[in-house]
Amino acid sequence: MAFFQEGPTHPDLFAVDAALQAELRRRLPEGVRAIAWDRCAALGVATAGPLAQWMTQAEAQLPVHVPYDAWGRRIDEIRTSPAWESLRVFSAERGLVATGYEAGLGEHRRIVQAGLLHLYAATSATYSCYLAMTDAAARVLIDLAPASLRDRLVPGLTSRDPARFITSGQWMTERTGGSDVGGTETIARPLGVVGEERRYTLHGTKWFTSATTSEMALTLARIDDGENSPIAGSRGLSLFCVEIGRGPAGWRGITVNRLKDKLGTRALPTAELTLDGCEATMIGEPGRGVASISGMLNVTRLYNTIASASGMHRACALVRDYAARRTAFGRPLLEQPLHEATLLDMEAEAAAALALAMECASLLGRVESGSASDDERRRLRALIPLAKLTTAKQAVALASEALECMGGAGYIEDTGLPRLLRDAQVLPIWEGTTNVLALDVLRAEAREAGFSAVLRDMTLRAERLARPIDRAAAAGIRDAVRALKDAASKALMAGGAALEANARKLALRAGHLSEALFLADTANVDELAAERLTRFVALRLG
Ligand code: MFK
Repeated sequence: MAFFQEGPTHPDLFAVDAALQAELRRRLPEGVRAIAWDRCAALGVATAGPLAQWMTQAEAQLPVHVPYDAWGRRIDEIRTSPAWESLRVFSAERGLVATGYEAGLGEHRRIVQAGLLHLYAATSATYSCYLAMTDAAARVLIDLAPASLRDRLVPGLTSRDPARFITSGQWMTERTGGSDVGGTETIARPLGVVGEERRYTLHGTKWFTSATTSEMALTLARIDDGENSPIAGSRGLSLFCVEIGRGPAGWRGITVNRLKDKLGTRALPTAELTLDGCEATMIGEPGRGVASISGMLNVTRLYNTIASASGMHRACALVRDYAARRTAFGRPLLEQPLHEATLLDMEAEAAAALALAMECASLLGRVESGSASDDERRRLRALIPLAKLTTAKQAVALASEALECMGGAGYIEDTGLPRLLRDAQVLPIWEGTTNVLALDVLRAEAREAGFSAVLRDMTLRAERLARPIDRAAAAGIRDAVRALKDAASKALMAGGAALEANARKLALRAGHLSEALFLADTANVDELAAERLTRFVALRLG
């Protein structure tokens, strides 16, 4: 009989997620843990069923831009697949955004939410980007918007009812660039004041807009009141909320120039827009746009971190599943020591990334529920960019390794496997590249001693390491913490260009060490986590 290789199947991602199960066990009190467990178990079942199908269907039927109707009217429709709509409905019903605002979960709300997102993100064809923007918009509106605007939009953004659930886009990047937003050219002209709301019209081009079919968006623009010349640079930028009105005449004051042709995340509509008179409401104070949007960046960067860990977990699960099915040189791959060791290293890396993501989620939940100390607040400020930059790099490297573990099949499009790598490649790029975020860590240090707070916490954790943590691993971590503190204090002392040139190396080192230390806390209650820690230390800190 001719030979045909069986491909990997979509596993129940919670059932095979020993790392997430250990994180939930160690981080949540009993009552909340039971809630999280039930919700994650149900979501895990969906990852092996409908979510996997919708992901595949959404990738097979990509969004299209329809600029005109049959009679020549401008309509600017962005048509997405029925599967995309199913992903939206599912995410509302499962409360993927709402859980982050569920008061009953207290300071644990972001941990429960992170657990759900860890399962959902990698099987969502990147619908998780919509959720990131939506959650971040809710955060910014709650913190900074006039009450009437907040009350109009936040209930929809955090709704579990698909009929009421709305999503938000983010329009920050212009032709002048995505990192240096101070070059923003969009102008805001005053329109008037309605109640507490300061209304403007916006005029400019947004080069890369995410989640473009959303009902609202947050964006930056420079006020031009016709009397004073607009202030240049980022200090002249203000933050605006656009409530997107669609009607028979298309989008009011918004033209869709085209959809972006991206390497990955292809089911996710991303568009280039021209704004010419679309109405917007100012959020926060004039000229405080970048500072105002930073609350949004914290949330989206946490989502990015979770998406990285999620992609790593799913890639490992597929590799393990395949390794049991694929026989070569007379034995299943899983029984071959070198292949198994490669996979165990990958799983250790994924567990370490998740441990860091969970620490950030835990801290954000504490900050948002008012239970965080000042020190925890400072630590979170630096940990978010550290986590985003470190895990995104790991996600790309691991996706590449996963494809290699599948041999030639990993390079063939219709296996669905190359998408693991194409989708991962965006993670270090959007929401702040590795270098931009490494510099953000320096900003966190200069503004509020955030990096020092991280280093202090690391030192305390390293001193506490004891059995069941492997003795050599503990010694390796302690040495690495000492070396990092030395390198950091020399670099901070040198300052200027030397400090900047070192920022990336320091940040990646601090990111890996943080992962090891948070995984060590999990290892105290979980044997497998202890084994993974030993491997991770040998891999990254040896
Ligand atoms: C799966 C889910 C993933 C979601 C994906 C979504 C896809 C989205 C596609 C995109 O990628 S959209 C583009 C995303 N763009 C960015 O993330 C911007 C990256 N660039 C930066 O982060 C730069 O560091 C920054 C624009 C912030 C630098 O601008 P400036 O004008 O040089 O900022 P400056 O002067 O240092 O800071 C201005 C204020 O903001 C300061 O406060 P003060 O005015 O009170 O001094 C800063 O302290 C504050 N700030 C800046 N970054 C902050 C922050 N505060 C808290 N946290 C931060 N991270």
